[in-house]
Amino acid sequence: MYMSDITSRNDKTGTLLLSMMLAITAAVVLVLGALGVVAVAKGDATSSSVVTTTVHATVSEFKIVLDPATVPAGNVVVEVHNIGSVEHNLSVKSLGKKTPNILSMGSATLNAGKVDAAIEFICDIAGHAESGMKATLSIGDANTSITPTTAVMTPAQMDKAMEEVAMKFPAKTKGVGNQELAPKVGADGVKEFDLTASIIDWEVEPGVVVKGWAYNGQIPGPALHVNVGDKVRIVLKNELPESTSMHLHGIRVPNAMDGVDPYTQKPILTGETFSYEFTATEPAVGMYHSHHNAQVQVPNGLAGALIIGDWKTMAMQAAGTKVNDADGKAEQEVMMVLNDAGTIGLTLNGKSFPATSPYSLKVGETMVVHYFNEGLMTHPMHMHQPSGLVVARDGAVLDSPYFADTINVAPGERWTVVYTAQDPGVWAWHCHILTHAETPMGMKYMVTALIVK
Ligand SMILES: [Cu+2]
Repeated sequence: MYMSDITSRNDKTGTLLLSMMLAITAAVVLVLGALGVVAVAKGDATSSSVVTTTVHATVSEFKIVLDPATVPAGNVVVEVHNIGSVEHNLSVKSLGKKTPNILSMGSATLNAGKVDAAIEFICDIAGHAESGMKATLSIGDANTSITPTTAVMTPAQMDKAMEEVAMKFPAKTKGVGNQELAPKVGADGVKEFDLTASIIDWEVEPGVVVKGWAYNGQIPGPALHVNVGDKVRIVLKNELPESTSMHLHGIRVPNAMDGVDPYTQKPILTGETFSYEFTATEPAVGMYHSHHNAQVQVPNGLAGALIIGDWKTMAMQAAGTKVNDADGKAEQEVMMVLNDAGTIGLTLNGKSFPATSPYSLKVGETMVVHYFNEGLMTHPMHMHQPSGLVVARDGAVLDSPYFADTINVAPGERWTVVYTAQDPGVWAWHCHILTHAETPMGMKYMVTALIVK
C-alpha cells in the first residue's frame, strides 16, 4: 500500500526525468545566485544585526575554492561540494569543527557559527593540506568579492555534476522507513504494536551513513494503522542510551497515555518498557514521537505515522466531484514524513535525494498523501502537477476542500491531500525552500517525483 506500490521507471521516463531535472536545476541556480547577492548586500546595509552568509567551498585534488572568499563578520555556513574524484573534508582547526569525509560528487554543510576574524580551512585527510588543500576566509567588505557560483565550476562541470545526481534517482540505500506494521491481536481483542527505540546506522543518501534514532530499526518508524473502535496497545521498549517517552500527537487518548514525562508518566529509563493503551474513538491522521529531549530525539529519527480510520475512502468522500478519478476510488495512501534537523537532516521519509522514493500513478488514478512535519521548520511542499486537493488538516476533514500546488506544512502539522493524475510525465515533487532542494551539485534533500503513465 505504501512503498510497495512504487514501480520503477522505464528508459523513456528516465530521459524525461533527466531533461526536466536539468531545466529546473539551471533555473534554480540562477535564482539562488541572485538571492545570494541580495542576502549579502542586505547584511552590509544593516551592520548592527548579525548577518548569516553562506559560503560555497568546492574541494578537489588538491585545492579548496571559497565563494565568496571574503564575508562580513557574522554567522557563516559553509556548503561544501566535492568535485574531486576521491574523498575530502573541510576542517577548521581553530574552531574545532569539520565535516565528515565527503565522497566524490557529494556535499556536506559546515556551520562555522559566529566568525569575526579570518579562519583557515583545510582538508585534514593525511597529506591533502600539504598538497594544497588550504584556503583562508577573510572578513571584510563582501561586496568586492561576490562571484557567481559558475566561477567555481565551469558550466560544463556543473551540468555534469547535476546530471550525475539526477541519473542516480532513485538511488538504492540500505533501510526503508514507514513500513506498515501489522498488529498482534490477543485474546482480549487488543491490537498490539511492539516498538523498540535504539540507535542504528542509517543510510540517508548513497554512502552517507549517520547515527539514526529509530523505532524498530527504521526511520521514520513503522506506519501504524487502526480502525475507529479498536482497542490499541503500543508497547515501547527503550534501548537508547538515555530516557525517552512517546507522545501520541493528534490522537485522543486518556491523559495518562499522553507521553509527557514527568507529568503523565515517569520517563522510560534505558532498558525499560512502557505500554500506551487507548481506544481509537475517532478518525485521526496522527504521529507518534518522542517527548523527552525531543529536540534531539525526534529530528534524529524517533517519529512515525499513526492513522485511525480508512482515509482512502474518507478523502475521496471529501473530494466528491472536485477530482476526476476514473473509478472514484483512491489507489494509494502515501505517508510523507518531513524532517530537517538532527543527524538525519533535510529528508523525505528519512532519505535525501537521490535516495528518496518516487511514486507512480496512471492517468485517472488517485493517491491520498498525508504530510507529517516532524522537523523544526515549515516546508512548502510543491507538486509540479497535478494540483493537490487539500481535504483535511491535522486529521479534521475540511468543510470546503481547496486546490493548492504548494502546501505549507508547519512543524507538528499534518495535511491530507488528494492528487489525481491528469497528464503523463515525470513531475518533480519537492520542498520549495530552494536550499532544501538544490545545490550547485544538483538536486538534494527534500525532492522526489511523481511518475504518471
Ligand atoms: Cu523545506
